[in-house]
Amino acid sequence: MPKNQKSIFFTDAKVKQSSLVTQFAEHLEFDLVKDRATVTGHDILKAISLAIKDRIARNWLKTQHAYQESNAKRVHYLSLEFLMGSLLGNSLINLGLYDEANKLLKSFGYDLETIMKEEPDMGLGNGGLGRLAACFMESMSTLELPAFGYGILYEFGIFDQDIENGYQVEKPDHWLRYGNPWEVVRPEMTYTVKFNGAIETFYDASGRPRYKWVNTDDVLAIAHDIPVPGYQNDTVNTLRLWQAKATDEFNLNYFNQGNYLSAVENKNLSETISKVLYPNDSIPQGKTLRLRQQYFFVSATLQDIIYNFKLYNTDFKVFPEKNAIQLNDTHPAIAIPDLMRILMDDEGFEWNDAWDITQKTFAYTNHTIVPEALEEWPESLISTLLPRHVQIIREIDKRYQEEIKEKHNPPEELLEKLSIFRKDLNGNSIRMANLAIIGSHSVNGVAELHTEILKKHIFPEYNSYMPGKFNNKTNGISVRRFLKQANPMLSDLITERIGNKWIKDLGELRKIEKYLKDNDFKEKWKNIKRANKIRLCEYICDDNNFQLNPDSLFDTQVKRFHEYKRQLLNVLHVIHKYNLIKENPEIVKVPRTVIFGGKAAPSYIMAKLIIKLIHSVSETIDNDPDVNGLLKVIFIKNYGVTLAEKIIPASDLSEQISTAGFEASGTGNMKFALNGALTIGTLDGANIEIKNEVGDDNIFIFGLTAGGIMQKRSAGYSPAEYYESNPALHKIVEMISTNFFNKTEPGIFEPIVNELLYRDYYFVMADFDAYIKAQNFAEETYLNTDLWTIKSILNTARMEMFSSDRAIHEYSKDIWDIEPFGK
Ligand code: F58
Repeated sequence: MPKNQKSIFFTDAKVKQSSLVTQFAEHLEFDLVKDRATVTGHDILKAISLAIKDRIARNWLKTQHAYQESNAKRVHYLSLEFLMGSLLGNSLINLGLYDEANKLLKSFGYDLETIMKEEPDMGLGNGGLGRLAACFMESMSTLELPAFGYGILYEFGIFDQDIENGYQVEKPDHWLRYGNPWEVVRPEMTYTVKFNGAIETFYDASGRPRYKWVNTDDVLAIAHDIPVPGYQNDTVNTLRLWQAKATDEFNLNYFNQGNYLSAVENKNLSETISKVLYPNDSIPQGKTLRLRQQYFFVSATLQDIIYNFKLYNTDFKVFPEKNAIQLNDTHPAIAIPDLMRILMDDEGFEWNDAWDITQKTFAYTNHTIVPEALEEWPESLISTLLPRHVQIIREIDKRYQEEIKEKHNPPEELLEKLSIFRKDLNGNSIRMANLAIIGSHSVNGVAELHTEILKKHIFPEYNSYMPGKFNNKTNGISVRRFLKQANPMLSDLITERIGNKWIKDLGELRKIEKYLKDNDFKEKWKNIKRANKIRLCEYICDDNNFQLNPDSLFDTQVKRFHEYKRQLLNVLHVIHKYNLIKENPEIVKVPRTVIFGGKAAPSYIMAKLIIKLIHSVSETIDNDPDVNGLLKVIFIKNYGVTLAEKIIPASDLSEQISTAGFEASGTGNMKFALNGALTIGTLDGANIEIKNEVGDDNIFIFGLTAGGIMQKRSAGYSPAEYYESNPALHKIVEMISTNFFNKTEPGIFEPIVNELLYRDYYFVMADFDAYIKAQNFAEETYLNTDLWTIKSILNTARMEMFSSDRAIHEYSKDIWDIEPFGK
């Protein structure tokens, strides 16, 4: 720009930014074209969101500009899921604008909390894995790391869950119905993604065979950027989500034949790629559209990374010094052969150099140990869709097999196990985890136990052949969202006593331990929990027709429905409690509200049946006057991030009762403990680390260990023995099987009864007795209000290790080798 010319850019000149109120009013009038007569709550939400985005914009530009100019190393977090939740609340907190926005809306006669209810959750994920990605994005900005998130802009996120006659019913989540004020669409950042076609071989000047991918079906990927502001710093990172669009050529053939409708149909086919998030079915394999989604976002992302790299670099050898790529599970693992393809076919590298760059760039996080959940694709499918990638995967496999044969000479079965290809009568499958392990320099689990299981039981040979590659990074959660934002009353109390450093440095929370004898502090702590229960009720009771007793113990299990998470065990305890009340109400000293929430994958019949059972039990209890307020069961439908922010601060007891060895880590467990709930849980996932941090006296641990489960299984487990020998358990199973809870739909719970008696894969029967004892002990402890409050404070105080800041710090130091920007 010529020197004396006036700049139109805020970032260049001292152009004054308008006040929040002006920006808000301008968006209402000029973007939304609304006045007093026509404005709706949703317009207010949109206008305030746009005004806040305006505030973010300058730092966003500056951050991105600084990354470019400095040519600093970046990390790219590739994830098919980002469960971001609502964006307004977190932006207001991180920008320190909550009070200003609150006042502003009040002056116009609106209530910020009520307006925030209008914001649909950005539900582009299923559960823990997607929410982890969102917490990590927030921490990466707060820690000022040059980080980029990449994923898909699904038109429909995780389905909305409705309940009809106690059954889950799925409805589409049209979260973009009113548009998304947070996104910036960048049509100029559009890449072409290729599918199908064929491979042509030719020889270059040096006589080397080279490959060209031709006659492809192409789809466009358009960038939609979401700002991710750090907590009260000037860093704003980008979450770039790709939307699929048909290319202009999509219709040429059909148009030439005068077939307009087929042309448009074809266009629709391309655009279905970013239509819908896959709900996490028990068997996600084999779905062509899912593989298309994976390659679509991987290809666009790698093109984008390389475009940015080339702006400031010429030598590809330094690519890993400038770029780290973290694969969030195996879902983006096709990036490994794709980078090889780009390096060899487009950039002319020889195999060894390309492989060296690739391995140094990628790192893989595993989130599951259930072998059947490890992703596999039929080779035939990949061959059709991505013919060049299959060639490359074959070569990766061949070379790896040669290498281990030479170094270790293992038996043939082992070679087969370590191969990327699994031979099958119906054709080969490609094991994405094997590809990800071989192609990455780091493989991490997400809790200590999980990493140990990966190393010892799932991938022991890889672990011994690749010393140092496997490592642990225990998960963490965003303190800003899950304490500061979700629990404002508790946050204020903490800040009032120890200052606000804990928001960025969770270790500071230990300082509240000095108030364990301070009655005023403890009284306030207790009252806040009660107030949060009332707040929860205000949020959900009207919509659901519930009534809740804030003086009862809130006992909560909210998470996806899966048999291994054992909501069924919780239900058995509820029925047990009900039976006790019927026998002798005097025995039950503490009124309890048992809260369930969570979605079941649409095709997961058993999980859906357990949801139905919860409703049936709940109804029976509600209709029995003998219960007299001592027990209440509620199912909060459509559980998601925003509901979590209301439910967790209101809970006393956190149910983390998975079969030991099955929950990789869990992150809900951390959110509850941070908000002062006590955990009742098994020695599984991060529960073990929570126990180590909070101390054995401040958690209720029960049940078989992971080793105990393995032993029992191999010794031949017989669940019926427990049924025969435990009269209380016998009675409960009998009640379910004789339609006590479902008089109008006899027989519906038979599959549950059969599972419990004849298979019980998840050891519900074996852990029942220990669970009941732990529950009784929890109840006794709760009766001593002071003791419970002390334990609650200690849980919050000792959560340092579960901050996603800590987790991200470890990733950046041990895996990515990147520094906070400017440090
Ligand atoms: C979860 N995985 C783990 N997968 O179950 C949980 O223990 C862990 O805390 C969390 O990851 C974060 O590490 C998970 O959420 C999925 O939702 C997959 C989505 C795609 C299909 C297969 C399941």
